[in-house]
Amino acid sequence: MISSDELKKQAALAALEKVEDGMKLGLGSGSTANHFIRGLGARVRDGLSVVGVPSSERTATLARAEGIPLSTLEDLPRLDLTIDGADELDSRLRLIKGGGGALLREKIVAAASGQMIVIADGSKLVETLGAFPLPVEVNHFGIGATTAAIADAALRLEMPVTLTRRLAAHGSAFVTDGGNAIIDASFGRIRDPEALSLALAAIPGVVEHGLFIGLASAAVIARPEGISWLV
Ligand code: ABF
Repeated sequence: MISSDELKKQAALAALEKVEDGMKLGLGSGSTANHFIRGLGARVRDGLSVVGVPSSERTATLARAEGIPLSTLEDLPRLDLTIDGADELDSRLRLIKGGGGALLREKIVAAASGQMIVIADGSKLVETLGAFPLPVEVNHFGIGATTAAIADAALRLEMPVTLTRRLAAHGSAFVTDGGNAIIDASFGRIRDPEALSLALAAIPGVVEHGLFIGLASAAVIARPEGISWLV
């Protein structure tokens, strides 16, 4: 039986075929993106010339170890292609991301890219987003008020929600690369991701949320039966 990690690797390597010499790449975060970065590193060592902008400190560390030349969005404000994983995606290429806590930088990098390819094993493709709790990155200041405002927004949209402040593995509050906190918002089903996205983005203490809408141009999905592309 093929493991989900092997499927993630297959998706990553399929997306790697879309990388061309000279490209400026956004490098995603997470275990699927890590497979892509390792594959990219091998191609760089074979002579491929690319430059990557990492979406997290962890990705930067791995990419450096792989010998991939890195830059920043200060020096390269426009990228050709971002390759990144997702926690969930639907058939319209709407995504939930941020389970790893890197959603803010991931979204900035994806938005700076002409194209974004999502890489995922088949379990990530869902009919309706929302079984995976939506990560909402919030400023520490006024976090109680921001949490209450998220609950109010859900109420207005007639969505039941459970809000949980994310903890790190050792039990203290999780802190993002940007120094913020994460509130995981469990909706169960998100029937109108666009409306929820707008409502969350309008809350002052919300730095970013994990709904990625209109950013992905394609997704490569790996299942035991084979690879398929969603465009
Ligand atoms: C990143 O990694 C995140 O946006 C998402 O939360 C996660 C996906 O995890 P994995 O690739 O490890 O399954 O893409």
